[in-house]
Order: sequence, then C-alpha cells, then structure tokens
Amino acid sequence: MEIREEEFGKMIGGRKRVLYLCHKNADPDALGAAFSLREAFGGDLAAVEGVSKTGGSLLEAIGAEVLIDPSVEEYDLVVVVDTAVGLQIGDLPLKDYAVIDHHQEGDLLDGAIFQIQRAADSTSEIAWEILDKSGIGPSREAALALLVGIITDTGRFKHAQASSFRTVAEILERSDLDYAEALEVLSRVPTDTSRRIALLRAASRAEIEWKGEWIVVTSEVGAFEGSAAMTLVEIGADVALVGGAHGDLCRISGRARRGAVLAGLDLSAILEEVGRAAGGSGGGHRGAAGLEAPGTPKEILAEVRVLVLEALAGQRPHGDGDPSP
Ligand SMILES: [Mn+2]
Repeated sequence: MEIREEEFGKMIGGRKRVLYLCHKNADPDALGAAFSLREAFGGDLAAVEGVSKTGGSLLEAIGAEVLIDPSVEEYDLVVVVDTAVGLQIGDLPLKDYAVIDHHQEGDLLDGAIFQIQRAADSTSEIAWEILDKSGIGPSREAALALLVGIITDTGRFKHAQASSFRTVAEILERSDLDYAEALEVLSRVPTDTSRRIALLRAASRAEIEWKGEWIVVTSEVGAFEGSAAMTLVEIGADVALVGGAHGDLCRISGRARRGAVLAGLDLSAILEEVGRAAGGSGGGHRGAAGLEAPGTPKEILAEVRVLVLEALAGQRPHGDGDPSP
C-alpha cells in the first residue's frame, strides 16, 4: 500500500521494535534517510553486509553506530531503506516490512505492508519530507546525514532536479549547518588506490562500439563497477556498461549520458529484464542502473549491449543542455 509522507508516523506507531535496514554496501543516501527516520521515530539502524567508504565517513561524522546483518526476526517491523530489490538486502526473509525508496519498481513492493516509493533524486529527500510533514525538526547530525545523502545521490547536483535544491535549502535554513560541513565529510573519504586502479583498468579494457552517433562502451573490472561506468561516461561514452565477477555472481553497472536518456534509453528496464532472465535481479534509474545475476560478465554485458543499441537505434542524441521532455 502506497502511503503519503504524513502517514508514516501513524503506520509505525503501534510497532514496538522497528529496524531501519539499509541495502548492501550502504551509501550516505541510505544511511542518511535511515538514520534520520530512526532518530525521529525510534528503532535500530542496520545495513546488510556493510557500508560503503563514503557511508563510513558519514557515520564517523555523525557518531552513529550501525548494526551489520542483525536478526531481522527480532523486529516487529523492518523498514527497508533506499532499495526495493530483494537481492540488495541479501534476499532476507522478511515478515512485516515497509519500503522507503526512490528507485523504479522492485520485487519487495508486492509484499510490503506499506511503502513510499517515488522518483525523487534521493531517499534522503523523501525522509526529509516525512520529518517535515510529521512536524519533527531533525538534530544537527540527522540534518548533516540527509544533506550528505542528497549531495552524493545527485552526483553533487549533476543530476539534481529543483526539488533537491529546495530540500537542501530547507535543511540549511532549519539547521545551523553550513553547506561546507557536508562537503567536509565527503573530502574525508580516503582516496583508495584500488579504486583508482580499477578505473584505469576499466578505461584500458574498454570495448568501444560506435553506431550512428552513439558510443556504447563495455568493460570489466574486479570492483567499483559503478564508478568505472561513470568514469567512462565522463571521458566520452554515451552509455557505459561495466561488469565484474563476484564469486558465481556477475555484477553489471550501467551509466548513460543525459542525451541518451532523453532519446528514450531506460537502463533500469534493460538491466531488470536481463537480470531477471539470467536468474538474478536488476534495476535503478533510467540513466544509472545495475544488475546482479549468476553468469559471466562477458556474456551478460553482450546481452545488455544489444538491448542498449536497439533502444538507441534510429535515435539522435539530444544536446546535454536540452530541457527534460
Ligand atoms: Mn539512493
């Protein structure tokens, strides 16, 4: 059942033990939204498997502890934050659960007691609205966490819509935070040598397919697929697909230039389709999506590339400055 932000407090009101559960490799958006909701309504904060580097930097800044892989059966309600895909929470068997998320679709929505799921730039923006509509003023720490969540999920406002700027302005006005404090949290993330090597490898192994006016690039790395795909787009790809093998599973990240999305490409739909067909799952946003499924990166990348090229066939790139349709 889809609920409105102002109904959130009422929906969890009767539950004694509530767990706010972030997806695997929890990022600042997941942690910021979960932390602020936990602070406002009570409960525990947790993540599946662990948190990302940037997530760790945020937790340190706000002095928050996060439970890793807690026993979900000890809770009356689990609020899954920033994902609606079961694989993203390790396919945990959940009884009573809710979903707060900004991605497109996901298999968890069907069984949820309630959800707030809309295409905002970040889950933190939705969390801010829940607090706002509930008349709850967040602490300094919660405000900082939401701010960092919005900054990171919009790619430092590269993909931000007006509502993200509005939310940031509201957070800054109502807390005594400086914007610079949020940037400071991000600058504390250690520069990781293995990450830089992965990005350079992704570039050196890039296979470039050039059809009409579109450049679609595929590559393989051992980790950091998402950053690698983003880097390939930054240096010239219209669409970048980067795969990596993780045990028997293959992880693919796709990123697309805005012009390709405006021309009709929907990476979320393509990666969901291929992921599901391969016995895994996928999803995300039109211009940034991922999948995880059994198989080798090479085969799955090839399948995804075919669908991407099909989607772009006959289309012409819109200028990056074009307004949204
Ligand atoms: Mn997010």
